[in-house]
Amino acid sequence: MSGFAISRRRFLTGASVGTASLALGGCDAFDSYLSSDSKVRQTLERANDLSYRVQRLLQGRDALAQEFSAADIRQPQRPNGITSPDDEAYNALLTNGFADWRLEVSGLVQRPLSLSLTQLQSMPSRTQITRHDCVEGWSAIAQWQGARLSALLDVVKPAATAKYVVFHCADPMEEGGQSPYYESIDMDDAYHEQTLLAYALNGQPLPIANGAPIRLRVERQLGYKHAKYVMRLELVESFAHIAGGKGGYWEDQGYQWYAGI
Ligand SMILES: Nc1nc2c(c(=O)[nH]1)N[C@H]1C(S)=C(S)[C@@H](COP(=O)(O)O)O[C@H]1N2
Ligand SMILES: [Mo]
Repeated sequence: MSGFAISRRRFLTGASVGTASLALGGCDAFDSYLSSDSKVRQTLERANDLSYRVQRLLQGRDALAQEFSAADIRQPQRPNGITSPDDEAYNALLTNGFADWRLEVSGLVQRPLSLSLTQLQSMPSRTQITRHDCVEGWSAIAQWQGARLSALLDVVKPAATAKYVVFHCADPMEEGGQSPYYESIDMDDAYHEQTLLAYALNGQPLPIANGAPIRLRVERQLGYKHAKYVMRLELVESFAHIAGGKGGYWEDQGYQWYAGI
């Protein structure tokens, strides 16, 4: 049994990280070979689809990412990507300690919702010690606490047509407030036990550098899927109409949509 687990893990690593390392030089550097008509990109997209299906098939919908003990936390969670959103509305909310911040939940739901941070913090929560893996080649083990996304979904009641949850963030990735960061996950990951809207890191309120007031934890995927500065959730049937249409800011630059570890 454990022998099978090990070889399965090796196989998964080969299937997913192999294509990932080809596509992903790092969070900052990109080349034009990732334009949508390039052969390389088309090949990567086919590999992406394959690794998603293979992982779902072999790993199962509910499989848990590895969890660690407090003794395994050896360094602070390294802030990466945007660490201080250049956005007026965000900075106004920050000045007020996020007292006026609201998480909007809209799209294909029966009961659209607007939640304060206090309300979110009173929802069913989970605390977990997990490892964050960034494609730039670093990892960090940290304790995350947050509301279970599944509990929130039980309140808003997704329509039968909803296939993805889109996370809209506060931080613009281009000058002049353009291209806010965004991400998306499917309903299997959305209802997964370890998928959290996290508001605490290593027992402290989530620092600004790590995504205050809340950031997504989606533990079976790579770092760029873990959207920080989340302002709005949108349930959709397709993300083709959002930004570049690939389901996330880095996906629009050529990263894989399913970033299984
Ligand atoms: N809104 C937003 N979310 C983001 C990013 C970002 O730049 N903006 N960077 C991503 C990347 S590449 C990584 S590795 C992690 C970094 O999270 P950390 O700063 O807590 O280490 O956040 C992800 N989520
Ligand atoms: Mo990353």
